[in-house]
Amino acid sequence: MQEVSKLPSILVLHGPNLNILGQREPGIYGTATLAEINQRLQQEAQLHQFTLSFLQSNHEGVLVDAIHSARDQHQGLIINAGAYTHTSIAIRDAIAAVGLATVEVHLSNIYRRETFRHHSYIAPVVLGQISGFGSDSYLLGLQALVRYLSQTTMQAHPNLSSENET
Ligand code: CA2
Repeated sequence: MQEVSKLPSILVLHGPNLNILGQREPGIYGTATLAEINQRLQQEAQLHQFTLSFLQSNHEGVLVDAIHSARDQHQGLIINAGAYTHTSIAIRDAIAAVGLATVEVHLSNIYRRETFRHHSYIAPVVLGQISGFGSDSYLLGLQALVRYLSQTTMQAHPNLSSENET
């Protein structure tokens, strides 16, 4: 039986306090709301024929559960773990355990800020990190992940349809 072709899928995870983006501290985090960022990502994903899912949570365990579930539903993960970036071994372990292609993003340049933000527990278990470009960090992260998945996963799973199908 022929398999039904489906679009490759990426989960975008937003961590604590990102739900209030655009309402406070625009000097650090910009004026875009999370809904606006998600909408921009959705438009970009459509251009590349990828499907996106979004989740924001202020709770570490919810983020860990979402990463576990992503294993069977998505080919890639974009994560801004917020302050958990600097504290959460649980989120790091979850990313390492599922083995999904993951890009870490940050609105602000975490290395230009307080020293406690200079260390990321997540960075060693992801493909790469984009930090400091405001909401463009998410867009750049998506573009990098789409390129990576198009070159790797699509060859391993040809039943996933993508723009560079021949
Ligand atoms: O720069 C980033 O994207 C961060 O992940 C944002 C986190 C921060 O703890 C990280 O060190 C870097 C903060 C999330 C947003 O917090 C807000 C606080 C006030 C107003 C709006 C957002």
